[in-house]
Amino acid sequence: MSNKIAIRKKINSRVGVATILAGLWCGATAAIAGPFVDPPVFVSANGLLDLLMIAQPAPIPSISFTPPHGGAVIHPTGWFYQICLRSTAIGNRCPSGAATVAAYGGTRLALNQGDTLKIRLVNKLPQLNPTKVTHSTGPGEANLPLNPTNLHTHGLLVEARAPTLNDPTFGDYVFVQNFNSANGTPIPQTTHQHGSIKMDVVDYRINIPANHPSGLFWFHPHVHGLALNQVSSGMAGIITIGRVGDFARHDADNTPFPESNVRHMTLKDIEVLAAQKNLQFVNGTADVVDGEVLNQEDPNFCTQFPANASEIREGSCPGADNTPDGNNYTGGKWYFTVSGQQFPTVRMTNPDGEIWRLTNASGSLSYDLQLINDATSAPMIMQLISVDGVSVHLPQDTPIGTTVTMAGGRFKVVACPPAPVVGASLPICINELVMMPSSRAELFVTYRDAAGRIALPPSGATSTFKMVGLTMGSGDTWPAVDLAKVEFAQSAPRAHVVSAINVLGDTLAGFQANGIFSATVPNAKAAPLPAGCAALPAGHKRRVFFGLEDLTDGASFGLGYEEVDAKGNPVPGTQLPVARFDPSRNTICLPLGRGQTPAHETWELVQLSTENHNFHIHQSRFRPVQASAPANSVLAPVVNPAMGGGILEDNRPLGVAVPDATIVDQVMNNQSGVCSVDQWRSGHCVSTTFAVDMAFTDLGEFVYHCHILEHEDGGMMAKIQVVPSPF
Ligand SMILES: [Cu+2]
Repeated sequence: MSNKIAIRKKINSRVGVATILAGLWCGATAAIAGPFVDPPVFVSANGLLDLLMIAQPAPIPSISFTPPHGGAVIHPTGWFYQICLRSTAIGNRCPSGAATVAAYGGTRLALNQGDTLKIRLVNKLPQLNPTKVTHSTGPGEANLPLNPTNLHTHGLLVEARAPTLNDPTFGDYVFVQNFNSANGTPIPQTTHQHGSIKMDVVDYRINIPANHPSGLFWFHPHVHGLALNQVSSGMAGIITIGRVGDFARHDADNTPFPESNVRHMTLKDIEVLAAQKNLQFVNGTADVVDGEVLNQEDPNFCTQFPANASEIREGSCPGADNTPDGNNYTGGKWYFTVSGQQFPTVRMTNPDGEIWRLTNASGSLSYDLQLINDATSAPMIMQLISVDGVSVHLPQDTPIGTTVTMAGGRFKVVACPPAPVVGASLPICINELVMMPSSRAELFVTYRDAAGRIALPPSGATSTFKMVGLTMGSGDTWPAVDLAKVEFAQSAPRAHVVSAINVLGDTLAGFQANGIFSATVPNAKAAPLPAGCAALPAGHKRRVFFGLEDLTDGASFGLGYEEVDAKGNPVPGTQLPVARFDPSRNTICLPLGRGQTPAHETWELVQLSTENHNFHIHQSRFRPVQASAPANSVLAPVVNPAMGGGILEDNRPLGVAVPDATIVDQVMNNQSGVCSVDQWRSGHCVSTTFAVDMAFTDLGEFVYHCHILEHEDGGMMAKIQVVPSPF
């Protein structure tokens, strides 16, 4: 029995690119099916993007739910951001008309290196029915039914700055809760304070460093205990820094890949209920009405695969009857959208193909994605350009085995025909990718023949972009659903691409002298270390455990910690048991390096659970290293020294723990599918330790956590602080 199942039992269990105008938003309203339309975008001008963002309930125009027992079609009410430029706002309201956008699919904020992003966030979210707050609240979380929110800029290497007397704005700081005063007054909590209380309005000011990588990032709320409810209701959008052409070049003539052939495809899902009596939640049972959103999603809402060959799943799957172990969702529908659109058609006309920028902006859902050639039913090859917002870097002599190792379960790497152009980077070709929550991937997509070579498509060539269904170890299963149709209508011969896109990898550039992982950290001035804060001794590593606080409580998601010396032994006095998130305690505090340079550390991530988790950390980047690599080397050896920068990630899937025969019954029957640290240490529970080289480039207090938001809300999160170096 997995911890997931335990929780379930409690529940009862032109290239459609919008025209871009500086300082304005532009784009069409999301369509139902029809041609894919790129999301609306706000673009910085003169180094600034200054927005009013209102978190609010609104009907989702692109989702039309037909009640099973009759009645008018319903546009379910999601929660998503209404956005306008501050210069057009009327106080804390956005004007009606074209200057305001409210896109369920996720608005794009387009910024450049050196820009300032200012956001005034206003909370107009509705109060929650305490019965339907399916996260069982912990200490200090009594205010959650008032539905506070905040904002995190996921993946940006920016300061996690708290306000000061002289500067009342927040950086990318998650320890603040913004309450809607219309929902009542929050009661200050004496335990587990989850951050300062703000009423109605919070102002953010986020400075993008001049040496920040160009790439794809996103924003979403980060209130512990409500992250899943808010993200799965639609609260997320994307951020781009720079342009795709900054790192992606045509290999024939090294010209930048044009923005006009780039698509921003943000993946979201939402579960819509049909009326029923006594739906069961953790905190009780309640009636639901037709069209109501289940904002703490249930992975068992649909069957994993279609019930029969005639069931077509284009952008949705039908609610299923799970009465024996869960709820009966018959008549409901689970929608899977691409930038807010259900099963759009992507019509590819550019002879040199397109770049797709994918973001998993779902709450807990992991996508296993393929592009299936409709004529052959075979998965088509795509070129991986960038991962989690940083473009990949591989020299041409990198062996395929290394790219497979590096891909680490996120990408299925395949040979990339034909040989790359001399002098270009080694292309990484894939035919399948797994995107766990928060993951981003940028892909070069064009028609290819059966041998995987770029070719002119035959007339009428199409493919289907689909999630093929995924099982997370002993945890959730996610359904198979078709996401989009692709029409290859490339009639002219290609002009700029010989065999691949040449990728100028920021993973390598970032570590060079002026790169963000090497250069002096702005705004950091030498200061004495706070009590209890020290640099990790040379040769030591940090180790993080993913498990449960209480092995008999499958909902008590937590993280453990220890420091490990050069011989691999835990350092006495550093060990913290696996425990649920406690915002009053820093698990880790470290200073920047000498001269206020980025700190580099080696961490080991140890999975104790038989279900998959993923590791995400704010304000940092990491890359895989061999578990045996010397700790704390400024450039720790990568999987293969010949592979250059390789890839840098901000989230990474962990494998699963395997209990041996002597403890398997205990783990699976009594321990919610999770081993104890002692069982792991004694060798009775085996999991592959994942070692990463971490780079810390920013000051402040922030968090690391599993990005399956059900697990994050449950407590699989810990706090870390980075302070200036004393010298
Ligand atoms: Cu998890």
